[in-house]
Amino acid sequence: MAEHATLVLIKPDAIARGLAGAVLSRLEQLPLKLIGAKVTRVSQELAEVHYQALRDKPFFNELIQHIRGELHHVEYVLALVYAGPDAVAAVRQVAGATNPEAASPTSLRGSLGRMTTKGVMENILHASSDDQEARREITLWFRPDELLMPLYASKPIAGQMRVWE
Ligand code: DAT
Ligand code: MG
Repeated sequence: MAEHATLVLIKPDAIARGLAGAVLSRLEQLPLKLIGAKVTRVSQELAEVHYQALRDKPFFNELIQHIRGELHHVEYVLALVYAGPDAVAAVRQVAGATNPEAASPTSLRGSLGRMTTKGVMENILHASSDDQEARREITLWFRPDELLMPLYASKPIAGQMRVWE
């Protein structure tokens, strides 16, 4: 597909600290289009598939608990899809390095994120790492009809409903 897109998740640590608006404001300044957005609970299955590449890491279970909101008593994340030129790289730059302590102080993670005393990486947001991951993640979190733009091939199932091919 010609259009580049990326998935952003505003994580439970950001929701708990009232930082969702700050994240959205910053992302709004990028020359990208918001083409999908929802508030959603994160099931165990969704969390595990989303982070499947990290399943062998020692912090995997904590990571799953974090994205599910169990560490912050938050029931949801905000899931967003941004489309436009170099969407993945543009959002990763604004997000900053994974570890908030190492992230540029001008980035979202560097300015708003933190490492807790328990060692939990509260890094505010998820941002897809490359185009292939973006496609995998967007089609995992969103149905075709939930996006304003037909990013990837889909097929009709019943009535107006479509599924990814
Ligand atoms: P990113 O979110 O920058 O793409 P990643 O994909 O390597 O980073 O890891 C996914 C998440 O896992 C990350 O946002 C926070 C957590 N994480 C990564 N490395 C970690 C570590 N060494 N200790 C604890 N949590 C970690
Ligand atoms: Mg990643």
